[in-house]
Amino acid sequence: MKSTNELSFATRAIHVGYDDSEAKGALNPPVYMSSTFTFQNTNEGGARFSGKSKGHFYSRISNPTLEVLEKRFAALEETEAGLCFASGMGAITSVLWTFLSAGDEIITDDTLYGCTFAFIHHGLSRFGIKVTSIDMSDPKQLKAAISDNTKIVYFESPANPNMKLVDIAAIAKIAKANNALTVVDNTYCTPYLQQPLNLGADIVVHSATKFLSGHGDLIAGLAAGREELMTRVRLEGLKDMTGAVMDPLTAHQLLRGLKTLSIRMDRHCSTALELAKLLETHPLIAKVSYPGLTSFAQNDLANSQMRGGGGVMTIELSGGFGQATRFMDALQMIKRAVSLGDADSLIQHPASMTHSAYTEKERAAHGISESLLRLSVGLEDVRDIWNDLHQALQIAGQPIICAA
Ligand code: 3LM
Repeated sequence: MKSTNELSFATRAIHVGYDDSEAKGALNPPVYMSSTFTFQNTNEGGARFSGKSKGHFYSRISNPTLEVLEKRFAALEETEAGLCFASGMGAITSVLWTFLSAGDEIITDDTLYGCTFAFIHHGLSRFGIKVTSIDMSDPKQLKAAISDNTKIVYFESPANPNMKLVDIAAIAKIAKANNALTVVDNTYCTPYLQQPLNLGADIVVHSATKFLSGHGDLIAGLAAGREELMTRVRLEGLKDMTGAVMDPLTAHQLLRGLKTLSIRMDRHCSTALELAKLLETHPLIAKVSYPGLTSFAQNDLANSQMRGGGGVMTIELSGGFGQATRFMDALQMIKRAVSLGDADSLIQHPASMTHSAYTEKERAAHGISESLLRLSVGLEDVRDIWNDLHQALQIAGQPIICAA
């Protein structure tokens, strides 16, 4: 077989990191359900603990099934090393605890997934870490804010929930010039649509609960970056500070999910684009935010750093929150649920659900409208999704008759 970097993305997602001759020819890697690993003698144990010899010794630090996933995921992000976590929040907290100390500063974009926002703004700030939030879609704001104390520059692109994009290369360049690490949450895109490390970022973090696994049946996180950085996260943030280790069965399910990632992402993108175009011409829709639309304010940036628009969009109805609720409640096939990136289409109301960790004031200050709905486009037939959206819009558009 060709070496990893000569293989295409879809092939890497199926083959990298596993040699079946080491597992009696099993097509899929064995699931090593073992918390601990034995040593031949005392010396060997000591050498593993000190890092002098390679090998597994305890599954909070490493495990052979997770190792396959880590190698495969690093190959997809085109970097040296990957790392598994129990959840996306496990990945984010482990990375940030590793590189931040009291007195340091983290600069974040002003729009973040609700629990990430809560962890950084309400959590890290309790431990003497300065938190500064700016509109990172304007790199000049980072230039003005960054200082010698800034250790991490953190953002999502597209941002959850308002779909704002950040110019990854421009931001990473400014951070690098100031010796700060750029950490990008790449959950919405997956490495199939966007590779932040190739644009200059240092670490990517993911909620693997979403597109990477793709079926809404597990909670998991992944990170990737240079070996030296990932080793620090493994031995500090993961081993000692969060303990947020992935279960080997989850790694097995994720390896299965990754095998179909490229074809699933192509389908998410084509269906979402078709629906976004139909929705934006509907009289009841005030705004659709989807990076693949030419009407999207940052469509040029989307075309330059993303390979497709992704599977998530936001919708605002002309009749405001009341009408949005009637629309959401009238849906028959599309499920009302948080999370995204599943085979099933999902819809939710960020202000009262995923972003309820923000106070109302914070939502207003951070660009999260109260009437926004987020649609995660699934893998159903596009006609069936449209029919459901269309019938629900018809119901939402009917005049409300008040009983006297
Ligand atoms: C959600 N998001 O519905 P886990 N980063 C991003 C995310 O969207 C998420 C995480 C990290 C949602 C979850 S809300 C209760 C449900 C961009 C999760 C965190 O720890 O694997 O859930 O990832 O937007």
